[in-house]
Amino acid sequence: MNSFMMTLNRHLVEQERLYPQATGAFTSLLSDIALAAKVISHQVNKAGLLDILGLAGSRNVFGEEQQKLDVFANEAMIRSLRFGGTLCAMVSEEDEELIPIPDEFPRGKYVCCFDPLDGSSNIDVNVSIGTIFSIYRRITPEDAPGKLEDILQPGYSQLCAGYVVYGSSTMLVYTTGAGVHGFTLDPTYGSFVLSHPKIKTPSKGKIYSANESNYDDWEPGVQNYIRWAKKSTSANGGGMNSRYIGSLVADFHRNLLKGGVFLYPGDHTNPQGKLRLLYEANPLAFIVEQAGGKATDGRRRILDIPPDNLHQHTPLILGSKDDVETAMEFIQGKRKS
Ligand code: P6P
Repeated sequence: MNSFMMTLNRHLVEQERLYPQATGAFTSLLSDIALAAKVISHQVNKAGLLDILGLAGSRNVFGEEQQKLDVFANEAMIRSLRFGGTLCAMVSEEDEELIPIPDEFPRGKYVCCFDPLDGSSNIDVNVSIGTIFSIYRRITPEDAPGKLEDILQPGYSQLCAGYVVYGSSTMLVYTTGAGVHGFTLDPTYGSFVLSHPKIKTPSKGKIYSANESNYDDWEPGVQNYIRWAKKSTSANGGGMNSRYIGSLVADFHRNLLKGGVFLYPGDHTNPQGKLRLLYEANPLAFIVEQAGGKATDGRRRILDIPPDNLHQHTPLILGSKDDVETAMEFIQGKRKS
């Protein structure tokens, strides 16, 4: 593949040629997601200049105040994906129920789950935020609207997963199960250009990422792991550095490229943790596994967890394979120091 000016669209078309039976619907769907990402990126980069900051007054399904950019990003995703004739249903972190495709629009054979703007509490302090998406093939008959069964599929059934990080530059990172590829938005042409082909995460890193203010509420195995990780190697510890932005996509992206482990475990108050399975844990787990890493809830592989509701939470420990396996040994009580 000649990598000169390898745009996302060209990359998708060249990937599509590998599948003779491909209809182009999948390429069209990912192009629609890329369009929404450009629209959101433009708005996020102007956030400080518009009165778009501050709360929109409405609340999302978790009772959290919705920032105006949250609402904007959600609308951008829904509007960009609704007309393309590629989906039969959608799920968004911002909508309690499944989002159907209106009868007047053509329906397709895919479903898409997304978090339109994760890390929104960081919007008005100019910290990187992101969009996360996950695509499945529907499993119910194609002549009817999409159903819950089409959405509540285990993560290992994903056809595609990706995220967009709105940071010092806007990057779209995705996998279809044939490696992980990163594209940087060139605002000159408005194109995503291949900048990080075939991303592989280091098998071991020097970074752990966790919100240690929750330490006292964590189970002993997690406490033991964090205590070990920060202890110097001369004291038989992990000698790791703490890096935590508090924006999942930003923390994940840094660790994917540099190596390390991100932990958002459950605690006594929220045993299933804060992060959601369908549109946060599953897509990032697919990506990190494709990059050679690992993703678990501390005991099970994330991609094997059977979903039973749209906004189900899960503890999430993911990143470099060796680091995640070490964390699992502590969490499962196989190791105490
Ligand atoms: P805490 C942002 O609100 C988010 O959903 C993720 O982006 C981030 O990883 C996590 O919550 C941060 O949560 O409890 O550390 O503030």
